[in-house]
Amino acid sequence: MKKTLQQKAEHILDSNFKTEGEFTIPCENLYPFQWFWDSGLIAIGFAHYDMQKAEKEIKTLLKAQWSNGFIPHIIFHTETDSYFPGANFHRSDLHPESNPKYKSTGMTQPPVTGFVLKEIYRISEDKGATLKFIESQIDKVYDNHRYFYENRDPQNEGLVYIYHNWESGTDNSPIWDDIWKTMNPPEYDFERRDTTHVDPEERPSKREYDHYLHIIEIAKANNYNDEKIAELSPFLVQDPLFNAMLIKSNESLIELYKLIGGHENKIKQLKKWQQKSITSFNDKLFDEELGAYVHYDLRNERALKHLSSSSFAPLFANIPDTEKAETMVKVMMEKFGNENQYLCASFDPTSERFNPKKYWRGPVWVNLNWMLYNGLKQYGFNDIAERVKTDTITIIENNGFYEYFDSRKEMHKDNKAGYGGNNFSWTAALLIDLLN
Ligand code: 9WN
Repeated sequence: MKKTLQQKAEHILDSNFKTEGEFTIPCENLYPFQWFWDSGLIAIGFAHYDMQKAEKEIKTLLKAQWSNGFIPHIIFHTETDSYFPGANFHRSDLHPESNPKYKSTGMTQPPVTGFVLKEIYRISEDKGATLKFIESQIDKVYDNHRYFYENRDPQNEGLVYIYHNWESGTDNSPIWDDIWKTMNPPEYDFERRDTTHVDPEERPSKREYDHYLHIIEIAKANNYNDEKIAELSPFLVQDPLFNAMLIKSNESLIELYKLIGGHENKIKQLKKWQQKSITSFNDKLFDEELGAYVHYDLRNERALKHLSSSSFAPLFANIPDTEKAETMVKVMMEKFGNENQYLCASFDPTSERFNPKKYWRGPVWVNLNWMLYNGLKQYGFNDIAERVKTDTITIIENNGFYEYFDSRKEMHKDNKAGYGGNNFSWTAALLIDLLN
C-alpha cells in the first residue's frame, strides 16, 4: 500500500528518534545530536500522533539546561565524529555554570520552547494531562528568558543579542557577509564533515568556517563569559528572527501561566519584558526604506540593510501593527513572491547575494514557512498564507523531506530541487502540523 505524506512524515520522525537518549536528531549523518530549535519544532509534529515522544523531546532538552538558565544549541548525547565541530572543540565545561551531565556547545539558538509548549497544549486531546506536563517544565523556560534579558541585553533595550551566526539558526545568511568584512581570522586547519555528507555547493565555504571557529575561540578564551563576549566578540547582532521567537515565547508563557494559575509575579515580569521588547523591536529594527525588519550590528552600531525570510518572521509574534504588516506583505510579494518563485526564499531574490542552491543564501526552508504561514493567518492575509502552505506541501511532495529547497520553480521540473540533508525531522514535523 502506498504511504500517505503524513505516514511518510511520521516514519521519518520515528526513525530519527533515539530511544537510548530520548531525543530526535535533525537527520542521519549530517546532524547526529540534539539541536535546540529543531527539538522544539519536532515536538510539535510528535504532538499530533505521539504525545509521549513530544514530551520526552522537551524534557530531554530542558534537562541539559545550565544552572544560569542558558540552553545550549547542541547537546552531544552520543559520541560520534561524523560532525564537526564536536564536543571536544566546543568545551562547554569551560563555563562555571554549565551542566556537568551533558556536553554541549557554549552558544544557544532561537528560543522556541515557550511557544512550542503552547502549541503542544493546542494540539493535545487531553488538555488536563498536557497542562500538568507543562507545569512541570515551564519554570525552566521562564529561567531561560530571564537568562536572556539579564545577560544578553547590555544596553537594557529589551532586545537580546546573538554572538555567533550559529545562534541565529540561519548560519550562512548573506547578512553575515557584512560582518565577515570586519574580521580577518586565521586560516584554521580542520577536517569538515558536513561536506562528506552533502554537496559542498550547498554548504558554507571553508573561509566562512574560519570565521565561525574564530568567534568560538574568542568565547572559549573567556570561558564563555557573557560580559566578556559582549565586550569582545566581533559578532554581536540583534536578530529579528531570534528576538521574534523570544517575544512569541513570552506571549505563550503568559497565557500558559494564566491557565496554570497562581504565578502573578512571573506574569508581571513577562509582561514588562514583553512591552519593552516589542517597543524597541519596532523602533529599532523596522526599516522604513525597505519596508520590513532588519538585523542590527551592535558591535559596529549599524543596521544591516538586507531582506531575508527573517525580516517577515515578526508577523508570527504579532510585533508589527496592521499598517506595518501590510507594508511588509507588499514587499514580500513584490520581491519574494512572483510567479516564478516558491514562497518564501530565505534571502532576497532580487539581491546579487542571492543563491537559491546554497543553504541560507536563498533556498526555501520549511521552518520559516511554517512561521510565516501562521503569522500571515494571524493578520488575516489568508490567501497568501494558503499559498505559503500549498507551496510548502508541493515542494515536499515532489522532492522529498529535504532540509531546504530551490526557490525557483523552473528547477523543480525533475523533482530534484531538494538540497542539504534528506529525511529531515523538522520538515516532517511541521508538514504534519500543516496537514492537520
Ligand atoms: C549548526 C540542525 C541545524 C539547524 C540550523 C541549521 C544547521 C548547523 C550546521 O543545522 O546548522 O548549528 O552544522 O550547519 O542552519 O538552523 O538548527 O538542523
